Amino acid sequence: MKKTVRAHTNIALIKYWGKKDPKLRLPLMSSLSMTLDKFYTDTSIEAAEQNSFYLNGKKQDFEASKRVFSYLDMLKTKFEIKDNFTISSVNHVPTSAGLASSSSAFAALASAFCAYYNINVDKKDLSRLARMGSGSASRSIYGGFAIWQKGTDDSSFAYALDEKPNMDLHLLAIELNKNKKSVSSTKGMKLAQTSPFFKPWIQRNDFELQEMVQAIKDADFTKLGSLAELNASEMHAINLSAQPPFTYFEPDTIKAIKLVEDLRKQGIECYYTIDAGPNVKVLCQLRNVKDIKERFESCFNNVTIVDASFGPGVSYLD
Ligand code: 2P0
Repeated sequence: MKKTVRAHTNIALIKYWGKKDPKLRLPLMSSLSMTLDKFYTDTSIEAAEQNSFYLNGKKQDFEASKRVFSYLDMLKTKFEIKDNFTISSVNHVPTSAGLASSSSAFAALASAFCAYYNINVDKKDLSRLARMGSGSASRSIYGGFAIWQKGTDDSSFAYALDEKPNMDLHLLAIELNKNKKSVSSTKGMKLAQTSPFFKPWIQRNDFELQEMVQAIKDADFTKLGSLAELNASEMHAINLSAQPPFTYFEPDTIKAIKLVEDLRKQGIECYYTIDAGPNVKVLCQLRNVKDIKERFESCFNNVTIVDASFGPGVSYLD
């Protein structure tokens, strides 16, 4: 008897970039995200003699499995379970899309574990458990727009702002660079705290979150896009001004930013957001998807672009 759960990835429009407690993954700020339809992880769990972890059908070595099993150890202790497991995850996150999959991975794993043992948890509890695997996973429990409230202690969890938004919003995931990121999110978030702009970043969080909530309530694409772009720029400015400084940007990242700015000047409204890597996501509305894709394809060689929109929360497959 195994259990399989599907969880979708999410992209933060107001970003989580700073930990108050790295072990519990408590954030220093609240964040807000959009769950994506095109990218998800299916994870199965089954009790077994020994622990093993399969990713996309391939058995992973100790090094590649240890984050999964140390997370399961935490859940086992919490729920007084002694089993070992076979975990099998399939990422439907095209490696070509340049998107991280830890948000969908840990949302699926936490949900599969609780389903397997019939642990009576509501979505808030699930979000809290997913958070301990990867911060952004707390938001992937929900579809549409989700908010992860920073909370004051281990009560930090995400909730749904609007699971079925009636808003014309597309995210074009533009793959510019396939290289693995050089600075992990954990390390990046720690270094970021040495920037003189870190304090203002935290201080602005409440205001930016409220503004984003209002933009969503008003279905105001211009406000949502410009604020998402500003928030992402702030996060990357902090990295550039950390001691020592670092950046996820590559030359093509800057080229893509310039292209988004040019498109806007030409009346094609779009905005960028960038996470802990060099790839760029473009926020736009349906009527401009085709033109934006064509412009990126003509400016970059062999670029892969995935057109995504709102995805659902976790679902139980068997
Ligand atoms: C976010 N990122 O809000 C931010 C924006 C990247 C940039 O959450 O260390 O894998 O597992 O808690 O969630 C990526 O970091 O970090 C991330 P951990 P996570 O989506």
